Amino acid sequence: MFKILNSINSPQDLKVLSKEDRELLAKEIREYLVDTVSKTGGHLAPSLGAVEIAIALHYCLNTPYDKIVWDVGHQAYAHKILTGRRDKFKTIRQLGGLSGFPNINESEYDCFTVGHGSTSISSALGLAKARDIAGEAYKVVAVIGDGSLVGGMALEALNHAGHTNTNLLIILNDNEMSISPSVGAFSRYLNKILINPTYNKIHKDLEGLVKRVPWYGFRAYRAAKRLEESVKSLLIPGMLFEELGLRYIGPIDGNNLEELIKTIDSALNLDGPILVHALTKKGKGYAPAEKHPERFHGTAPFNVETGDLKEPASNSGVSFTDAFSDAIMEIAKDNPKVTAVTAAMSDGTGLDEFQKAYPDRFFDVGMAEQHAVTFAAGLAKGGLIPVVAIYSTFLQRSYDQIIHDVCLQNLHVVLCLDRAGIVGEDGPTHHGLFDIAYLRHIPNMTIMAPKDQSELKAMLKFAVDECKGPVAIRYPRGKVVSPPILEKTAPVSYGKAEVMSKEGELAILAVGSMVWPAAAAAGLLFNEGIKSSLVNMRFIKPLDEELLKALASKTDMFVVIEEGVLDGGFGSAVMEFFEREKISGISVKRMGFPGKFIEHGKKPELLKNYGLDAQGIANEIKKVCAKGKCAR
Ligand SMILES: Cc1ncc(C[n+]2csc(CCOP(=O)(O)OP(=O)(O)O)c2C)c(N)n1
Repeated sequence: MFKILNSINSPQDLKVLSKEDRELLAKEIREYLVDTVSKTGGHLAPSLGAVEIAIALHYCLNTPYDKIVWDVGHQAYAHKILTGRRDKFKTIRQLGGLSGFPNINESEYDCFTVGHGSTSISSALGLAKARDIAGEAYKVVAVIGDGSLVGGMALEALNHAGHTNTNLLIILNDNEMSISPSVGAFSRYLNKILINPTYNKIHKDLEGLVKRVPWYGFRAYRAAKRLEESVKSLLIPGMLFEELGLRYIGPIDGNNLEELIKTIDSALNLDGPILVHALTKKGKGYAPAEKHPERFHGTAPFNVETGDLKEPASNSGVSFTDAFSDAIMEIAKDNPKVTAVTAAMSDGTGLDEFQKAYPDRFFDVGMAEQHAVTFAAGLAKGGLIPVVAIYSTFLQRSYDQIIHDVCLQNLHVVLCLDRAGIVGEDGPTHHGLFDIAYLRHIPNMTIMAPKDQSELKAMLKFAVDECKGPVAIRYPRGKVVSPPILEKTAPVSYGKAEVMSKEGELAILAVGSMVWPAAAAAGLLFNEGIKSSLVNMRFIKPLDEELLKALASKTDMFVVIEEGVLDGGFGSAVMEFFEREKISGISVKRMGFPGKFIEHGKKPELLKNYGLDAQGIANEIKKVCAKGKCAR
C-alpha cells in the first residue's frame, strides 16, 4: 500500500530517495499515522506537524551515531517509523507494545527517554559536552516546541548553551500551540516576525536585490544587509537568541521538506550553538486535526472520515476532572478570592469553564509548573486563595517550590493533583504514582483523596473554606465509579476518615480511588465468610490516629490499599504510626505499586496485573487470612 514507506527500514534507506520520493514519503507517513492513531489513540496533531522535521533530520544526520533529542517526545512518531519500528508502530501505547514516547530501552535511535517537557536542550547540551570531552565527533540536535521552550529548564539550558561554544543544533518547532494556543511573552515575541509585514517586506526586497546585483553591487548589498540586520534587531525574535549567544536561523517553513533539509544541512556545518526556527502546522495533512489541533493533541481512537471519537466522551459518565471543574465553579461563585492556576493544561485539568467565567482570576502560566507553584505562593501571600491544578506527574517538577515557597511559610495554596495514580497508555513518564511519597513528609501539608464526585467537591470546599495552610487533593484519571446511592457524602472533618462498614476480623484501609475496588473486594470476601471493616481514609495526612488506635484494639490485621508507589506511601505512614505509638503485634499488609517504573497499557489491565482490582485485592487478603492472622 505504501510505495516508499515500505522500503524504509532504517534511516539509511532515506539517503537514496529522490526529492519526489521524499515528498511522497512524508505523505505516506501521514496516512499511516492517521490510520494507526485512529485505532490506538495517541498524540496525533503534534506528530503530524513534525513529519518533515523527522525526515529531514534523519536524512541529514548519520543516526544513531548522531543524536536527536526530542522534547516531550509526543511529536516523534515519524521518527519511530523511520527508525526500524514501522510495523511495530501499530502496537504503540498498548501493553507490551511500543511506547508513546522515545525510550532508550526501545531503540538505539532514541537517545534519551522523555515524556515531560522542556528537558531536551539540557540533555542535548550534556551529550554534546560529553562528546567534546571524549573527543568524539557526533552531532547533537534538540527538537523543542514553542510550548516547551518556555519551561524554566529550557530557558536555563539556553542560557548555558549560549555561553558555551559547543556545537549543538536546536530546532525550534514552532506551531504557535502548546496543547492550546501558546501563551506568554515569549510566544508573543516569536509571533512578531510572522505578523510583521515591514520586516518580511525588507527581507523579500533584499532577496530580490541579491538576485539582481551584479558583482560590482556587492558592497551595496553588504550595506543593505547591514541595514537589514539593524532593522532585524528591532523586529525579529532571532535577536533574543543571538543576544543569548546562539546563532539564529529562520524563520523557515518547517513543513517544507527541501527548505528544511537545506537549512539543517548548512546549520550542521556551522560551529557553536545554533537555533533553527521552523514554523510548522499542528495536525498538518489531516483536515480535522488541522481544524482542531487541541482536540487532536492527544486523542482517543476516532473515525478517520469524520474525526469523531469512536466512543463519544459524553456517553461515558463524569470524570474526576469534570467533577473538579464543577466543584471549583461552584466554590468560586461565592468566593471572589478563589483563583485558578494551570501550567498550559486548562482543558486537561478542567479549568476551561473557570477561565471563561473568571478571566481575571485565571492564570495560565505556560508549561512552567515550578513557576506555577511559587506564583501561587505569591497570590496566597497577597490574600488570595489559589487553586493550582496540575497532573500528579508534572507536579514532581515543583517539589522544592512546594517545600520552600509554600509549606515553609504555611501558605494557603490548594494543590489539585489530577491523574494521580495509573494513567494508562502514556506510561511511566506520566503515571502519577509518587505524589503521596513526595508530599507526605513535608511539614504543614494536608493531603486528601476523594473516592467520588461529591467527596471531591466537599474536599475542595473544605480546602478553600476551612484550611489555612497548604492542602493537596489527589484524584485519579477516568470516570467516577461510585454507586449513585452513595453520592451523598458525610461532611469532611479535618483528619477524619469515613468508616464504611464495621464487620471486624480485619481492617481494610483504602485511599481515594482504591475505596470502591476495596469495597468490592470486601463483598467478595464476605461471600467467602471473611468479614472486614472498611475505611475510606479520606486524609492521607494527617492520619486519623484515633481511629487507627480504636481499630488496633479490635484487630491485629490491617490491609492498606493505595494507587501509588508503596515506598514512602500511605501504607508506610500507617506502619510508621504504629511504630511511633509503640503499638505492637499488628500486621500491616500494604497494597499498591512496587518500587519500579510501571509500564504503559490500559489502566484497568495494569491495575489488574498489579493485583489492584477487586479480585486481586480479595485474593491477596485471602492469602493473608490463610496465614491465620485475620482474627484474634
Ligand atoms: C513538564 C510537563 N508539563 C506538561 C506536559 C503536558 N504536555 C505535553 S505536550 C504539551 C504541549 C507542548 O507544546 P509544544 O512543545 O509546543 O509541542 P506541540 O505539542 O505544540 O508540538 C504539554 C503541556 C508535559 N509533557 N510535561
